[in-house]
Amino acid sequence: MPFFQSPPVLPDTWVSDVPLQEHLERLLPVDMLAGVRPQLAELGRLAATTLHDLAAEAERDQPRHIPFDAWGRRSDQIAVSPAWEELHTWQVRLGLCAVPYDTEATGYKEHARVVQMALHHLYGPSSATYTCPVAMTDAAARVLLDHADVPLRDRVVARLTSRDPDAAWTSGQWMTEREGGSDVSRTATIARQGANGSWTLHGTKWFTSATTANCALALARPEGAESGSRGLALFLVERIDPRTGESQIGDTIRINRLKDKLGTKSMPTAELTLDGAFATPVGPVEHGVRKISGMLNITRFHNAMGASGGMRRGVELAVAYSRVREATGSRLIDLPLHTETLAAMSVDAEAAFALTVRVAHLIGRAEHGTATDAEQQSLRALIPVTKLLTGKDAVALASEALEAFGGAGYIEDTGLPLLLRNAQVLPIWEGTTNVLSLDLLRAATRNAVLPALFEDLAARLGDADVVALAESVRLVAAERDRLMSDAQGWHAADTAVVQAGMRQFAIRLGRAYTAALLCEHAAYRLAKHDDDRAALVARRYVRSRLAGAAEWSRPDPAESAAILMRGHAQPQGS
Ligand code: MFK
Repeated sequence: MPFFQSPPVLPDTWVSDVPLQEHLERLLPVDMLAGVRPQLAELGRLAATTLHDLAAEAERDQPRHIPFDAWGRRSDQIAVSPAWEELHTWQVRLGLCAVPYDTEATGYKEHARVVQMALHHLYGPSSATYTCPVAMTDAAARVLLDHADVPLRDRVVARLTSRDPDAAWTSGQWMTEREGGSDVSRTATIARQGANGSWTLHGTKWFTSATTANCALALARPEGAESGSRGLALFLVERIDPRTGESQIGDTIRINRLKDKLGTKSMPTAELTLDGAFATPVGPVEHGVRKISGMLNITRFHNAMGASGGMRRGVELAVAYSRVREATGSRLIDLPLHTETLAAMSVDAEAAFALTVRVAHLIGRAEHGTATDAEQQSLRALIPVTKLLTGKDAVALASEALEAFGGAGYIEDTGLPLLLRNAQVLPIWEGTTNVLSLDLLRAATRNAVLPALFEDLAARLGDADVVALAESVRLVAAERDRLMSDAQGWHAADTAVVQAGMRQFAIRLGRAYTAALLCEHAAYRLAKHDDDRAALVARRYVRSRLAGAAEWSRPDPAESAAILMRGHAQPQGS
């Protein structure tokens, strides 16, 4: 009888995800969680079955550019997988872009972003990165609500936030150009105003993701406007010209080619030529970068949700495999060093969730007018920190997840290499680690947001004042003091030295803040449920991830096994 390895069976991702359930129980009112739980339970089951299969199909059946029709006419169609279209239908039905906005109807109000994150966490890893158009659609709705004139806003936002698959639109974001990816000040696309007052765009966009979207927000420089980023304005470009009902694709919007990417291959990303595309200004024709920054802040939050959900999926699969794969006479999960590795991954995944759901909580409050000034300042700093930290950790964890499968993790038809390829976009898309580190510096120096964040961190630790966490709290507080002292030294330091140190500072800040959140959650679980699982996680994170805490680290196989077993529930009957 030949021997065959058993593949991992992805469990019901809601039932298995104990940290998700616990954090929601702390963050959402009891009635609200009771109302949304059936949807999450259904989604957890679907994510391991129907959606999982659709995603695999969409990854196999990749988009194709069809530049000309059979008769030689330019058509610039992009053929996408039917599975990709079904994944769109699912996200619309789930309300991934509606939940943040129809909050009076649902009653979610300031909690809407936490609910959105729970849905995203379950849907995202089984969506073949449909979460990318979701991110831009949500962010476009936010920008139009904040800046567009009423007619444009009313016409388009209702589409972007629709729960009806037949009516819903998606949006792209056309910002990046050849001249400068991160440096948008060099944007060369020109906006020209005709005699009748309407605007057309002329130029080339170098990265346009989800190119089949119904509309996109685009940066362009009105003719005669000053150079640099101050001269840019923001426009909405629609696939179908709203004046004529004719498609602009293949006419005033030409697709030069699809990008051949490392990952996110089921989603079309294209280079475009805009040759007189009709566009509508988003509010007055000025402050384009300031307006699109509002989009970036939402897409960066989505990026972090994608990282967090992807990390959990990587651990889920590695744990599932460790339960069925035997080596040297034991199941992998019973081998101390393997358990240690999986526990570390599980802790990092929960850390990413805790940090990102905190951002979700604060965005929800900011959008509903309940955030204090201090919370808004904290949020301004947390968005770049969260995006950069979770992006980096997601790549590291995906690599570790593949390794947990040995050679199988390196073989395409296991579906595992996708985890790493799709994770690698996270530290790049919507601002690299260095761009975001400098965004934190911008927010710290221009908007003085760090004192509020340090206060916020201290408040999280204040809520964790229990004996079981005393050593962790002391270490986090000491790291906070070091970070504050570093930041206070910036005004006297050479600018180049400050900038060169920003990545390390941002990562340390993110780790310290995350540790404080995990301690806060752990204290809640101890007090409310007499449950120390989260305390094990918080202590492990502090030991493994905080500067100066390394010497405090020693292997503890029993603790690692507990972190793993109690963080990954097995569905009954399995
Ligand atoms: C998922 C699949 C993806 C497939 C593959 C894709 C591969 C990647 C393709 C890409 O290209 S992704 C896009 C990558 N590019 C970026 O993410 C942009 C990075 N650059 C930045 O983030 C810059 O910081 C930014 C363009 C936002 C601003 O830089 P500038 O041009 O130097 O402007 P400036 O003067 O610092 O800021 C202009 C205004 O915006 C200021 O406000 P005021 O007008 O009131 O003074 C800033 O305060 C405001 N601002 C900037 N960043 C902000 C912000 N406001 C709020 N939040 C922010 N983060």
